Amino acid sequence: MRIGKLVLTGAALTLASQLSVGTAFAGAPKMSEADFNQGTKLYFERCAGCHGVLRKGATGKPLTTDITLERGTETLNAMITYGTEGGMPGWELELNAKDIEILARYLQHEPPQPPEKGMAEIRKTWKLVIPPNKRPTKPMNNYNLENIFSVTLRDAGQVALIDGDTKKIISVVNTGYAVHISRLSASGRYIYVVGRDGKVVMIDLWMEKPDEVAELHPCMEARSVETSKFKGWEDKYGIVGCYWPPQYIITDGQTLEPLRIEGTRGMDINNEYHPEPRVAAIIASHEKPEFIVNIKEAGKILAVDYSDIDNLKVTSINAALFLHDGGWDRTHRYFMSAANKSNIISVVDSKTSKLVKNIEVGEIPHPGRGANFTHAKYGPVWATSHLGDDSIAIIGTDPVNHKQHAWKVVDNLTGLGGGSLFIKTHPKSKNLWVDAPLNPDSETFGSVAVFDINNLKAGSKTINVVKDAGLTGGRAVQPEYNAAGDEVWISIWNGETETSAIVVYDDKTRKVKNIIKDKRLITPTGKFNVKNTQNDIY
Ligand code: DHE
Repeated sequence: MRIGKLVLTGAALTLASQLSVGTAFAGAPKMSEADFNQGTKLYFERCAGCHGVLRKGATGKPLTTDITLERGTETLNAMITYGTEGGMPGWELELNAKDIEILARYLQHEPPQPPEKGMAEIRKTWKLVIPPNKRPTKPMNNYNLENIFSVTLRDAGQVALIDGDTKKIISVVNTGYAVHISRLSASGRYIYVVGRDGKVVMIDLWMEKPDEVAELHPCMEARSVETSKFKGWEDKYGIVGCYWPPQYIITDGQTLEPLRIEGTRGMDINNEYHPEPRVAAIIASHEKPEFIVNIKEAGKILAVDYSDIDNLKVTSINAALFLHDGGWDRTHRYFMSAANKSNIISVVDSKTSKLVKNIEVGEIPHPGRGANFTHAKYGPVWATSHLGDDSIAIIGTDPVNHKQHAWKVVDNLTGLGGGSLFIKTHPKSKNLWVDAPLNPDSETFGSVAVFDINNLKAGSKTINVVKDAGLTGGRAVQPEYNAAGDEVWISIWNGETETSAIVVYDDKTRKVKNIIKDKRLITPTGKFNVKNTQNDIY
């Protein structure tokens, strides 16, 4: 996926560098070893995130040799250069003609098999920087810990810890390449950060200056990390979900020591074999000692019981293909999971570990964790925006007091346009904030829409966040509330060498309260407030 000058690379550079050169494939155009290596590198940096490491297809179409050989070099070259009707952007601005030609030939050869990572290799990557018995026994700083934000500095491979009260950067911690998300331990003390390169870093907020206490590099590509939250199991286990190799790893929650690896290869919901079903969102159950794990290409949601990890019990729930992101309903019982390319929200009851319903929504739902609020007519609802269209689907989530509306799209709002990634509100707020950072129009991708929850019919007000930040470029991405629920933080995600910012709005007045600009804020994207992330408030 590509947006203007920003490149969503998908696969980590480290993965490309570890692939061995494949042998020339019969019938495919000739390639020198140097060109093949270059093709491998380009594919894993630019294409694998959508088309899959083994090219079996995911968000992007399959690129297996039966398809690519039929298309031939010329057609593939044109598709890569100018994009496709299916929605792939053209790459002519990002790649030179020679690289595009190499890619077109490379795609007609069998993909080289990337290496696996088993326990022996994973254990070698484990670093216990500060063991639990050498860590503070109480907070050694005066920060209001629950209002700290862990901010992804995407292209710097770092997170900035920002004091939500003073809006000052407390520290910048090195993490993995193209760092992706942060999650909090149940106690709120530890932040777990995962990078696209599969490296996980654990940060202790009790240190005088919060910093890394452990790290593990269990995958070559990853997007998810989570920690055990069920009563009695707080901070006991962690879990990392890999895109490559397709597996998840249960770790010790205090040290990141890897304890158990489970591969995800196998049959999808249609009983067809998939060699590369990637682990997408993971969420910790509040109903049972379980991790709920989205297996993207398999279309299965696993409830992984961590109460006895030597005798692991996994409930495999058939949901829908292309499971991606998602979050809880307001009661924290129902997991609302986007099966993005199926245009479905799959609802799983974490109490019974069963699918409640697959709900059809708009094109490519992308909720982040979604937004929960009480609708005047339909009661408790959860909302998602979409990548593929401008709609915002509102789904009833109360099967007890609003049974007739539960698990139905009860209303559709119109946002700023397609290309939306995140939608957010807070139990104390009356506003619903929706971004559109991947919209092609610069006015739109720099803005957010705000709805009044009590008057949704009135439509949204557009706020141009880039302008408010005093910038001329960048994308407005991922609204996130502070701990009190009275401020909304929005990133301006600009190019690596350009000025980015975080704009803080007063939620009530929707007026700018602060603009955080700092040389160290390089490509800020996701922001994770400690209290809200710890307690799954959204
Ligand atoms: Fe994300 C969450 C995967 C691109 C910012 N992203 C997720 C999750 C997955 C995922 C599976 C859910 C994790 C969880 O809850 O456990 N993201 C992917 C991709 O595969 C994809 C499409 C392409 C890629 O090559 O990586 C991708 N994501 C992006 C971006 O380009 C974003 C906008 C900027 C960035 O920092 O990379 C981005 N993704 C985010 C954020 C979240 C996220 C901020 C967490 C949202 C939340 O509120 O929890």
